[in-house]
Amino acid sequence: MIQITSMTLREIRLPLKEPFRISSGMVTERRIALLELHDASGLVGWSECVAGETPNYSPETIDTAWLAITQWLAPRVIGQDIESPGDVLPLLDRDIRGHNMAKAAIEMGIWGLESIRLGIPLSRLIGGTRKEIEVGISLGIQGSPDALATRVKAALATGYRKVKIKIMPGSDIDFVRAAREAAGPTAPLMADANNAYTLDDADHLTQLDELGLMMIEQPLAWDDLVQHAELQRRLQTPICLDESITSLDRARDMYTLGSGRIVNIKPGRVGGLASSVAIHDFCESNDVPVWCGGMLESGIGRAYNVALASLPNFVKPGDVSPSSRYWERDIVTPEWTMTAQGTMVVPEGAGIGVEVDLDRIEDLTVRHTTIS
Ligand code: OSB
Ligand code: MG
Repeated sequence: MIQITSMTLREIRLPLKEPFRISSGMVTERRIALLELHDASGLVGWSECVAGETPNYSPETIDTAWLAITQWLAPRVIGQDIESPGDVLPLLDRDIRGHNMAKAAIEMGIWGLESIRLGIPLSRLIGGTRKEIEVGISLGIQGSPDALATRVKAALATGYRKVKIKIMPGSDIDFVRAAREAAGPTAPLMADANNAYTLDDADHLTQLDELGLMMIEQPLAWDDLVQHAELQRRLQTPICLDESITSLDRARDMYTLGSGRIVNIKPGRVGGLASSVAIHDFCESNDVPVWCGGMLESGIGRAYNVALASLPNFVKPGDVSPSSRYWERDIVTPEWTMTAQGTMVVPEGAGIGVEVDLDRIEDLTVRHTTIS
């Protein structure tokens, strides 16, 4: 049983080492909301809200999440007797539509607290079985096919087990072809369009079928399932859905309609870990592979992704790269690192498995509020 007595919400600013460009926008500095949860027995847990600065990925932003957490979500949880972290999303979902990333920040923080309370690793608490997870990298849109090819080769030489190439009209077929030629015929490459196309582009996109991609992620509208099913019928390359899968129900619909053959699970997008595990389980029983996506998380959000990716049906490398891919210095110790074999070790200790660097967080904080 957990009873939350107060939550402190902070915003930190963390500059990326290099700008990250996708079809719908560019980020140079992350504005990250962190949640510090206190329970009645004196335990402290930390979590991260993955919402971006602008609503170009989902309708949420850090500012809408700030409002949702402080006005509606935190007050609903504080003081309640919570039997199990699995009860949190149903509690937050009742008569509050959407705001999955805001809900997930609270829900995940309670999973983190529960793993501390029980003295077991978060990964084991949620059913994880792997000791190491496979690591991929997501490369933003580059200036030219040659520049991309250089980055792809370097990433593979570093050991990454999957390279995801962001694409958009004007930076697609030629870019992916250059990457394929530089990386060789069997290199694990994929593309992510972040909704940059429509069904009118179906013939154009079939050119990707010759380039041996593991999958193409979310080519069509952010909330679509029906048109993706039509496109999948015309493409040999498997479609992987990201933005469109916001719940277990949407994953079921994807399967029923044939909108895609692979799912990218991001706990923030689906309302937290319980929903992520439910989608994982549904996909596992229907032979749909899943992998863990990323939202340029700090070391705190990354801890939850690593734990999730340790579940058995996470059979493709995740966008869960080491801290040094994103930041000069992370906000946790130790930082997240990648082995020479392109894996990340799942922590064995109780809780999220890394220490939060409170001094550094206080230095980076631009606003904070406590709800109790
Ligand atoms: O579509 O997967 C995406 C980052 C921000 C918004 C959307 C996406 C991404 C990434 C980053 O691809 C993956 C990472 O965290 O390394
Ligand atoms: Mg994506």
